[in-house]
Amino acid sequence: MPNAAQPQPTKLTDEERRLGRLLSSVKRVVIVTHVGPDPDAIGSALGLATALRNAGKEVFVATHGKIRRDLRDLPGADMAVKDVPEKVDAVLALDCGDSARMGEYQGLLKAGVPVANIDHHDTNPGFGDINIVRPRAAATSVIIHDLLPKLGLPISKETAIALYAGILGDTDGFRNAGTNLEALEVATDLIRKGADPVAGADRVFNSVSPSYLKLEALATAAIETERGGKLAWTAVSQSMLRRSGEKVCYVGALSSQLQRLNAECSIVFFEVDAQRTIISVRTRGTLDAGALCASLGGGGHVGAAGADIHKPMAVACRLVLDSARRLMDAQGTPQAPGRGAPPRHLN
Ligand SMILES: [Mn+2]
Repeated sequence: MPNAAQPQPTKLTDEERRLGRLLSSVKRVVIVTHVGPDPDAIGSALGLATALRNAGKEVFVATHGKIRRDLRDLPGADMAVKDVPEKVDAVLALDCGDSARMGEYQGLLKAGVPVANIDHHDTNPGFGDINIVRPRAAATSVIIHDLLPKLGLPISKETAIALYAGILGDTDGFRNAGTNLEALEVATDLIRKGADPVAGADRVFNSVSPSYLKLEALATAAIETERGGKLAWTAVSQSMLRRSGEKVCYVGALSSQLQRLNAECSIVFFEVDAQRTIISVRTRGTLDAGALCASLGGGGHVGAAGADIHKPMAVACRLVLDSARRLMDAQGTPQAPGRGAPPRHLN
């Protein structure tokens, strides 16, 4: 009788087998990250890129321009390109929830070469010729960690460092709803293979600029709350941006700061110009940030969403806060203590 406790040889899915065949047959591949690449986009791409380079492949990582400062020293970053070469044998889209997220590289879908779509967003429509989409994975970097041994590609120290950054980013340092046992087990394995957890945390969380921190201070000083703290928001003006010295406002990063209030709904408004405001909304429980933003012409997920509103900030604030209040009224009191909605992947 077989012993159930014995480890079983890893079984490959059909898609994994097809990816393995594709990668063994190609010489020159391009890995595409999503627009505005975050640690998981860059980490998963460079993790796979370093492993493929070690296997003798010529690899280009399409990153929509310069990799952001804190991730620029990751192993494999030298493979980053803005323009992809004309002739490649395969396209690997990583962490792109849909083909539009490939941004300027969407044309590659029509280049007549096989496209593999590797991702963890539950809304991914499966736009590739090969689709490896695992919504329960905390990060695309987790999926790459699982795939590499199946493809016969060893996880080197440099690969481990890149993948670790991706997991750290998407789980917000093992704190958000995406965090699960698999993410922690994969992180442990990556540390065993050479990723330094302290250096990783410094890279992903402790490398902001003084001007960013000043902007965050101005934004948090302007926080307003109502309903006993269940609704919280802040509005970041152009004058705050100027005073801080920052050039751009990462509303998502400020939104993560507001989440520390544990509000049911938190909103960051940013005045792009006199006629345009962008918002970043985070919610807890079953309150649907995606629905709120969809009603304002934006979109997103249950727990995190955004919208680009072509109205002055004061008008946008009234409009959005009224919608949020209505949504919270319709929701009533959420059933304590559960969090209702299943974990959704926001990045
Ligand atoms: Mn991701």
